[in-house]
Amino acid sequence: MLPLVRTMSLFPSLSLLLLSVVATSYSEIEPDENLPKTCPVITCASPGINGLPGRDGRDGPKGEKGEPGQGLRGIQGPPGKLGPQGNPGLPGIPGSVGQKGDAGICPKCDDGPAVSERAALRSELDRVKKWLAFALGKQVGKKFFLTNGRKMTFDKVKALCTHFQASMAIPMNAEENKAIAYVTKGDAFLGITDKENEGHFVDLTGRPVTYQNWNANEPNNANSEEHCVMILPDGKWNDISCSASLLAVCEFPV
Ligand SMILES: [Ca+2]
Ligand SMILES: [Ca+2]
Repeated sequence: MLPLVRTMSLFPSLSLLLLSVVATSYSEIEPDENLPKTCPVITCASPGINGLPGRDGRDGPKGEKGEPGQGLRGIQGPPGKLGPQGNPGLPGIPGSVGQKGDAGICPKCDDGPAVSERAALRSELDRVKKWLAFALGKQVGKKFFLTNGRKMTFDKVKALCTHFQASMAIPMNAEENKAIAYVTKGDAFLGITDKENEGHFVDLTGRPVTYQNWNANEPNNANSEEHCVMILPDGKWNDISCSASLLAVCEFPV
């Protein structure tokens, strides 16, 4: 107390000031007569220990969808498997008409490349016929007579001519008969017989021959076995055995 008194003595005005502050503070903390005179245990006792955390509450309602994230986009994954084939689509719109194509090759057409080709073949064929006629044969009208210079029976001559798409020579007039004699220059079979009816000479199709050029005293059907006809070098005819061996001469259509 001495320092305080001394201080108060030294600073009387300051002391008074402190006293007034203490008095005022004391008057302010006096209890209110009207307040209930209760004293909670918690406020009066020492603080207790905190209890254990309570149980988790129930999940709250679902929140609204958030905004797209701003992170980097991932790498694109591998392509998925092919799906099932779809139904066929509707027919498309017809296209425009194309340009006209080139002319085709038609053997039966009257125009186009076949014409010139056929003309060339025909020209070549004509030249070949002329060579043959010059060397071996003779053409009369639409017939071309040829011989191979070999001798054989009637039946073999017939088969030979058929093999070459020809027929045995049958003179229908004096000109053709002369041409045959010119080609053969020897005894040769003609395509005429009387096998079916003795004395009635017909061609290989059975038609009676309208042109005949018999030698004197012929046909005589010697030994009753002469049923074929031969042409002599002078063009005259003689009936002879079909098994004789004579020159083969055929006629080809031109
Ligand atoms: Ca006869
Ligand atoms: Ca005879």
